[in-house]
Amino acid sequence: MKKAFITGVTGQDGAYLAQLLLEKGYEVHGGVRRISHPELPRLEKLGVADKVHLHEFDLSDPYNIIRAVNAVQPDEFYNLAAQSFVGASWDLPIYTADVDAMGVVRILDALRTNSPKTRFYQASTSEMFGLVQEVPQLETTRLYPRSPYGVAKVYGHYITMNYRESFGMHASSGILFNHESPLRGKEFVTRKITLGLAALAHGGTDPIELGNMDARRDWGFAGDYVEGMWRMLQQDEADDYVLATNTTTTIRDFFTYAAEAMWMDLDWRGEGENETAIDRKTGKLVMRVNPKFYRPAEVDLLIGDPTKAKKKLGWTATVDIRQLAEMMAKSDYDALA
Ligand code: NDP
Ligand code: GDR
Repeated sequence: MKKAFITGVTGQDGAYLAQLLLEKGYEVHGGVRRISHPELPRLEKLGVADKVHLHEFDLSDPYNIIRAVNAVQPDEFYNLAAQSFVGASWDLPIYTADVDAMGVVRILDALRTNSPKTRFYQASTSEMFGLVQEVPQLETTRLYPRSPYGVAKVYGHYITMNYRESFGMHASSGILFNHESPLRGKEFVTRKITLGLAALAHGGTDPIELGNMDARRDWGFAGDYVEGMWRMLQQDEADDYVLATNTTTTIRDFFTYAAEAMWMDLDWRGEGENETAIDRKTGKLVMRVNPKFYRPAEVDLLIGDPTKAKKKLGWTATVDIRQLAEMMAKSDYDALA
């Protein structure tokens, strides 16, 4: 039986990956940081909470990483843990760098000295592309991160490549474009929208306040993307791969698709800071822009080219943006019914 260790197992991707690896017959270990109210809502929702072996684990502490590596000696190690909210990274730049950049080399070095045959996956991100240099973006696109989060992830990306080249480790990075699901964190824009719309559809009156409505993202379904992570570690050679859908959508269009899934008919008015959306059926104000959600620097356009992953891993995204918006809207609507 193969053993896998997943950091960030309590997060969105960690939960889907744990479920996938358990289905494939792995013994699954997960790193959990100490919190005052230990709860595992995502793992519980997928019905796998009692099947994952949990280990105390914090990316900021090298010694607990070494202990976890020594205790498990995993065949595969997936580093999904991170301070993953781009918006918060301007408020927590040092912490974000410590966890998202230094945390990666802490793991790589613990593996190199204690379990060198372990295959390693690093959660790299389309945020590394940042300012648009090339459309669509692929593995060779120049990196130009636009947030402390993006900058920290660039370090994680290159140190993974460096340990592969320096020590011959089987270390791969998945450059994943945005991927969402009903388990998405509530502060990310897609989930903020579907949660807010669900409350409005059930009689609520609070409009959803958002920032930049013109940003474009390449959004896929998280369940597809964890399959891609696993496929990367099954290759004979470690490498880096973009996972994306190759379509891009504005925040406004995602909002419209999710609203339509809740039987709303939107009337968009104004622009910039004055933009609003009203549901023609009820006359309710459902969205207004609040500049407090603008970011100090924005990533305007992300669209990924997953040709390499398709060719080498046989991987493609299976859920399109309308299906994704509908899936998330339905889940949040039903949860309030
Ligand atoms: P989540 O925010 O849902 O999960 C993050 C996980 O990291 C949680 O389990 C969290 O634990 C854990 N964590 C945070 N800080 C620490 C720390 N100091 N030590 C140990 N664990 C910590 O993220 P996602 O599942 O969405 O993303 C997974 C990874 O993929 C992240 O690295 C993210 O940056 C990256 N990524 C995500 C994309 C996406 O669209 N979802 C796209 C590209 C990359 P806790 O539950 O205690 O908070
Ligand atoms: P992102 O996701 O920054 O792409 O990072 P997020 O959903 O936070 O933002 C997407 C875009 O929406 C705009 N936006 C808002 N965002 C939030 N969160 N809240 C708002 O009110 C709002 N209004 C507009 C943002 O400005 C942005 O342009 C996600 C994370 O999962 C990262 O960890 C991961 O690396 C990248 O995706 C790929």
